[in-house]
Amino acid sequence: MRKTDMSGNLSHVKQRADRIRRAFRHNGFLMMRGVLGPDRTGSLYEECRAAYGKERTRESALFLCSNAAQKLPFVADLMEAPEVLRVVVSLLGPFIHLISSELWVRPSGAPAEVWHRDGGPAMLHLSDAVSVKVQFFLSDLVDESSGNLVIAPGSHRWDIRKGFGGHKALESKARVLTVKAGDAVAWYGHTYHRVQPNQSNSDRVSIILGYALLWARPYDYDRPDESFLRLATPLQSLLVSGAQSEFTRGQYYYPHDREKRLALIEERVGPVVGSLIPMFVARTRRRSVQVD
Ligand SMILES: O=C(O)CCC(=O)C(=O)O
Repeated sequence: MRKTDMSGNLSHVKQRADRIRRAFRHNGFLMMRGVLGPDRTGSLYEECRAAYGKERTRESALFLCSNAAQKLPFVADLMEAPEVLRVVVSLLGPFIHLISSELWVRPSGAPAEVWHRDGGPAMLHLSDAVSVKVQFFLSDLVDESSGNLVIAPGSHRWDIRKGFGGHKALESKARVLTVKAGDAVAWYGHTYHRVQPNQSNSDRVSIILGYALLWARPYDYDRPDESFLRLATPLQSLLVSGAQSEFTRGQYYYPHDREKRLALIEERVGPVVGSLIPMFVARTRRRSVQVD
């Protein structure tokens, strides 16, 4: 048996990991409080503001920088941060890649966004995890009209071929997420969601990282940028290199570099134990993850 550095009772930890996974699969999202410490949250906020300041064109326009990990070094750093990977590896396992990365600024006065599922028709009939988004909030959204994310828990399981009651059914389920800077929410892109208008006086800033099983194609890019790869760390490079230059049959299902992938992931998050990955729970402060 492999040795792990987990403390405490293994079966207790496994039970808690299972409970979190079950809750995530049931609700389609998972709140994580205080995932990023105040220093990191503050510096990410400043970096985002600087990127926004350079790019924005209209005072009240939404700002979306897509494929942000390959453009902005601080987003590239975040994609391999243990706080992020621990969650993603717990939900998807270690053979993953980054399929999207978005920096969103919804300035004061930004309009609402309507209910939708991400990914278009390709994602309509999914009911289990192929991909997961992790959204980091870098500004406080403590009242409910500050550009908050709104989720319809369980709606990722709806069989839309049977109909689901449309807007009314979604509104009856709506959960407006109030968060503090440094909180994160992991969610399936196919859980119905919308965004509140931002009627506060401050800009709402967040970063969303989308991960998927290695065999699911990226959303933001086809091949990684050469200029990004030149500066990327080994793990960053593997996380955006699902598409390799010489295709060989089955390569996304039986990655030839799987030992290296596993080693780099384990270096970040600790031992990956079979299909159960309890280290996420072992190393996360109790109560920081809400499962109810
Ligand atoms: O929370 C946001 O700013 C955008 C969320 C959203 O609608 C999406 O990622 O599809």
